[in-house]
Amino acid sequence: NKNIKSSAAIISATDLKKRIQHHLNSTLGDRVICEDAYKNTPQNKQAYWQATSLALNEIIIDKLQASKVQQAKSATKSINYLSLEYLMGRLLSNNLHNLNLYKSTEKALKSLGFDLADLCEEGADLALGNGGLGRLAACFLDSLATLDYNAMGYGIHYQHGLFKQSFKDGHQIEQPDMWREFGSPWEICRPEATQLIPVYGYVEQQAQTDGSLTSVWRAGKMLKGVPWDIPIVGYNSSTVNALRLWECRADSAFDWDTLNQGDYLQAHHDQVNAETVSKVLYPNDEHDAGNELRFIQQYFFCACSIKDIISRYQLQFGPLTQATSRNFADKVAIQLNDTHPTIAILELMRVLLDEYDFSWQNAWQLAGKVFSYTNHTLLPEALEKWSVSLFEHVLPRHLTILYRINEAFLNDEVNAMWPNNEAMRARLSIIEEGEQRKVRMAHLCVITSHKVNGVAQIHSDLVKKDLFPEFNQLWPEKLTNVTNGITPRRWLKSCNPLLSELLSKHVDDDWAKNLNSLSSLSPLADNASFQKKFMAIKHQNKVALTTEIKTLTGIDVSPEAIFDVQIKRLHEYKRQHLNLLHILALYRRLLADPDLPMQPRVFIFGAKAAPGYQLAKEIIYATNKIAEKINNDTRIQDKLKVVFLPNYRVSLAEKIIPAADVSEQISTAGKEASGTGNMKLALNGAVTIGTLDGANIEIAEEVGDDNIFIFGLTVDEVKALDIKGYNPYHFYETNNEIKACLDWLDTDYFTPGRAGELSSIKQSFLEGGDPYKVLADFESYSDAQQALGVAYQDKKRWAKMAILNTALMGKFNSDRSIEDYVKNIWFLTPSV
Ligand code: 26W
Repeated sequence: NKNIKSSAAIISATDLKKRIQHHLNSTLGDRVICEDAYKNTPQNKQAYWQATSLALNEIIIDKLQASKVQQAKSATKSINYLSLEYLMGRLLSNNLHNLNLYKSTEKALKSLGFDLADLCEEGADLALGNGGLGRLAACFLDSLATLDYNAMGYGIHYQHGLFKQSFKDGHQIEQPDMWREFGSPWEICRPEATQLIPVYGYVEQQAQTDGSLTSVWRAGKMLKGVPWDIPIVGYNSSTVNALRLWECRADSAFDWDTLNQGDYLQAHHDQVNAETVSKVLYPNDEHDAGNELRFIQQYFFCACSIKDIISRYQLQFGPLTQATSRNFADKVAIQLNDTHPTIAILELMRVLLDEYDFSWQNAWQLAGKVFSYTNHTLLPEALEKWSVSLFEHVLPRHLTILYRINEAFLNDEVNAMWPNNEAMRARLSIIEEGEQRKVRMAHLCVITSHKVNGVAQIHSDLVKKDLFPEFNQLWPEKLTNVTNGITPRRWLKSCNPLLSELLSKHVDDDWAKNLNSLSSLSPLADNASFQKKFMAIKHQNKVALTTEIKTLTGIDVSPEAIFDVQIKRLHEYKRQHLNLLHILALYRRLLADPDLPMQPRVFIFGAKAAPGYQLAKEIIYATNKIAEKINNDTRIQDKLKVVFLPNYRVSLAEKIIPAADVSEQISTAGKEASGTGNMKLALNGAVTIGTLDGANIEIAEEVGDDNIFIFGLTVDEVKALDIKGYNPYHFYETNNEIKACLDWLDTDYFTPGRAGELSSIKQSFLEGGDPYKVLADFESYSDAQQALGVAYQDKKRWAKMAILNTALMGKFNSDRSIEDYVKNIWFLTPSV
């Protein structure tokens, strides 16, 4: 096993150079103009990036094969992670770091006249996700391979990932993401593992020889799932796993068949075109899209994945039968990343019943052992419900299975705990009754799974107390917590090379694997010379970001200012508009007193709004307009700058995070399940200003109250306020600053000649009822910002805080999250 591990390490710069040149000359068909003068043209850089990636992927594929052999030999249980989203970002730099080939590749490329860091910028982001949930899946894959677990990620091979964002006169414009217009060097197509997926049609009752009836599904259409594998390289480990993404194509043979049956029109009525199924990632987060194509996406990828899981199992362990079903559960775990892949439960049941002749009891028992589910949100609008009629239309057989699961659950479990209690039956049923009957996907997940977890302690507590109290009563052991984490490989080692080098000089252990070892830096937090080095690196990273800001927006900012960062999807509950309101207040104070003593500040935003989320888009517009005014107002002497960086994505986060002084984590308490950006920023030495929400609470526990700025209502206070009745007008009428800032939005001060363009934000606070309690938290936020500004001016104090934030993030290593899942939910052993 040691051999596999070191095989990558022995590849020299000379060897790498040969491999890169080979791909340039043969694979890429001699695409490069070889004269020195032409070396750094965009075309050449693309070609060299591609050749380098291809050369590396060749090495990776060797390891992938070796891992497969090792995993088969050790016969270890596998985890199959089902997720509609994977926000992988770029792969070159990370793969090089994880293989310990960064330095030698740098050398190889230097001898060819190229800078590796520069070439890494050539890669497109794999943006197959919206935000936190998709990025979490990517971090988990990194950790699983690093810890030598046998894991497969399953998802959709979207032709277009999350839209590209640009601004036109301050408005968000969406353009299609073309991440693989000319292919991707990391992908391996696996036509041999293609799956056929039936959809639509009707269920027929067929009499058996013994007189019983069986349900037979006559499908109306066949989809074809073609898998593309992306290798996932562990850090300093021997394991390379795969992320298997399904592309949907038409099964032309089948369509020809239905055509000949003469009911062509009927069969095609209302049916989606196969290629559209994997065409585009739905850009909504925390909002249920509710349409047929999204539903078919979910089903398509679940069905492909379940079939693939079973066929991989059978290849290794022999036929799956009722007699061997216990072995299946010993060898296979399936994790549902939110409810998006819920249909996998019904599909496994269907396959076991209809294709493997399982009894109901056996199939149901097996499903319970295999599945577990992660909840990522409490927001009611994000809890998925699909209409029964859609189910009936698209998946008639699955619906009958769902009904039977529900019946057994209500009659056995619910009735035992709450006998003859109709109200309780209605509350817990998988079916929500009403004008439109709906399937509550989360209920199916909770009822089936052996474990259900939230993603931070407070969130998991609320899942038990508020979201699923009855389920928690029924099965007190089922609901549990696994606090999220982030991979220190991407979010420190690769994105912040200067800090990484400093840390490695002062920490004995390999901190990129054992992040807890950074706590040995704590005594240095007071050390003047270490403080100087640490802050010099922060400054250098800020200088680099300054250049990036200039390139992307044309705005000049000074690295001497506080870099205050809020980067995340745009959502009211995340309260970018609280940040904005405070910016308006600062601006107003500066106009009233231009000599106001204050450390200059740059407020940096990065956020995409879901294209259909009107208010979110208006917050972006308002921020851009307010930024324009403030950045060009000479009266305030550059004390305040506002920057909205376009097209926020993983690769941009990697540039912003190392340069951040302040991390804005200001969601309404109880709304942000965990947050993971909070962990990334703190790990890179940013100090958090935040509410007692999600993982902020655990971050505060780790770094201590002196090294974080906590403000605002607590979860209990928010609840109490809701019970008492929240009146935002109270704050508008009693706080002059709030009133002045909100009224400002009604004028044409920020949008000359077009008064009222920013009024919708004010309206959401007043007539709209301020659902996320922005006005209630404003004063406390403003005070915390004030205290933070004072703290920054004490250089030693700030340096100490920043260092301790980096030193004390060990808990948030995604390796720790994975070990939690392994011990409490998946029960895996490493295959090496
Ligand atoms: C149905 C549409 C839809 C799509 C995506 C609903 C909900 C989602 C996700 C749950 C949104 C998401 O990314 N949630 C975030 O998950 C992170 C990882 O656990 C958490 O850190 C964030 O707090 C949570 O908002």
